[in-house]
Formats: sequence, C-alpha cells, structure tokens
Amino acid sequence: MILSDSQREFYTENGYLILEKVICDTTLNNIRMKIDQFIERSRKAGKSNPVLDLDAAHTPDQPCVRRIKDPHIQDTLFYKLSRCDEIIDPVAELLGGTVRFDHSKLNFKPPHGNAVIQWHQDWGFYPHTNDDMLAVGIMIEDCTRANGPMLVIPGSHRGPVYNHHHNGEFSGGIHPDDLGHLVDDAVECVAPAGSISLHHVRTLHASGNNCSNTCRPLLLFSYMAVDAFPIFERYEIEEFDSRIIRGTPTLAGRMETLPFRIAQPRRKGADSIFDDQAMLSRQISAGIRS
Ligand SMILES: O=C(O)CCC(=O)C(=O)O
Repeated sequence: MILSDSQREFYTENGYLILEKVICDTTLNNIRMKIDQFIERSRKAGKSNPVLDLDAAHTPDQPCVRRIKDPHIQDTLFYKLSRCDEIIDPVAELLGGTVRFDHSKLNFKPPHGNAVIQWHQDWGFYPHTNDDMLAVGIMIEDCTRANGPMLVIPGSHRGPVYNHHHNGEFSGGIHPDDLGHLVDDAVECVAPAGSISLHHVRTLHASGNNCSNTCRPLLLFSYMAVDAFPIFERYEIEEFDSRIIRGTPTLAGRMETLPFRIAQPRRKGADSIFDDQAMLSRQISAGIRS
C-alpha cells in the first residue's frame, strides 16, 4: 500500500487528495524545458492547431498559449510520466487495482489573464458505465492562492450530477446559480511544485484568474478502472486496450446506476473546455441566466 488509511479515507470522503512532492526536481526541470520549446514554437502559429490551443490575445511577440493538447502524444517525456509508478501506484489504489489511461492536457493560466474555468464535473464531458475514474493534476510550479489554483468542493462526488447544457448545447460548465451556497465550501488545491492532486470524475472543480506575475502550468492525466467503458463514444478495442497500465483486457464492463447526460451537441468548432465554456462565461459575467 502506497497511501495511508487516512489518505484513502480522505479521498473516499472528499473526492480529492493532494500528495506533496511526488515528482522530482529533475523531471520538473525537464518538463519546464519542454514547455519553453512548445511556447517558442507557438510564435509561428497564427491560430489554434492540433497541438496548441491559443488565446485570442496570442501574438508572435507575446505568446499566450492556453493549452498543449495531448502532451503524452507530443513528447515521450509526458508519455513516460503518465505511466510512472509514482503516479500510477496511488491511482491504482484509488481505482480499485486496475488502471487504463484516458487522456492528457497541459493547461496554462497566464499571469493577469482572463482564464477562469467554470465549475464542472469531468463526468459531464465523458460519462462511463461506472465512475471509478479520476484525474491527476501535476503541479509544474508552486500552486498558490494567488496564481489560480484548482478549486474543489469536498464531498461533491457523492452529490448530484449537474446540468452542463445551456441554450440547447453542451456548455462544459455549470451555472453558479445551480450550485448556490455549495461554492462557499470550495477548497484551493495549493501545494509546492512536484505535488499532485487527484480528483474523482464527479468532483465539482473550477479555477479562477491568475493574479500573480508568473504563469501557472497544470499537467492533467485522466485514468479509469479497466471495467469502466465510455458511453456514446466509439473506440477500436486494440487502441483502447493498449492504454491499460494495470490489469488485463476485458470485454465485461461494470455498470453502476448513475445519472448522466451526453456532452452533445457541441458548439461548432469547440475543441476544448475553453471553447465549450466561452458562451456560459459571457452569460455569467453579464448576469444572464439561460
Ligand atoms: O487548469 C485548471 O485549473 C483546471 C482544468 C480543468 O478542470 C480541466 O481542464 O478540465
């Protein structure tokens, strides 16, 4: 056992867990160097592409990258990290022993930029036959109260599945009116660089603006138990099973009685949570309730 009883109980009760200083400084420095290379490359990109999600404010002189998409595909450093024991050991314990990799992203929160991520549950994006699923957030730099750390609502993974649709389309977020005073319970995931957060697929989470002078990168890897099968997605079984990290392939899914909604229809051209949430964010700022 890697996790203590109290850590496992904390996750079961609260739907998240923070483990401090899991990733060593050498790996962090290698990741920082890779990030610099991607940012350098972004200067030549006029608009978002299959690798980079660019903010509207992005220019060659002042790069403003919101996300590196699928970093585990872009570079072996990220691929190896997504499968390293330091991460997979605690993930396996929390998922019941088996682990299938799902996807990755590297989010940036630029200093003093407008980069709020509205409240959401990852379950709203990709429901499965059971919810033994979680995301790991790797803090490449210190996550502090000032730089827009991820916020979670403890215990929300045991609560309702919220509506992520507005104006007849998937909006990737929840209107704060639907959450009411629940947001008063939000906890900031703050910890030094190299720490990881693990949050359950139904845990309500969000993040605010970065009020510091430096960028806040957060690398996210998502995993699920081998017997959790996606609903309303088509996969090839060979590719699906090539992502098993712990456990053996099975065609026998485990079904739990859980509410879900399909993340469709998507906004035209929406390629990330930033695009999905754009309309909702504008409506929330303008005080409009759809
Ligand atoms: O980057 C963040 O602060 C949170 C990201 C997140 O929740 C997501 O991309 O789904």
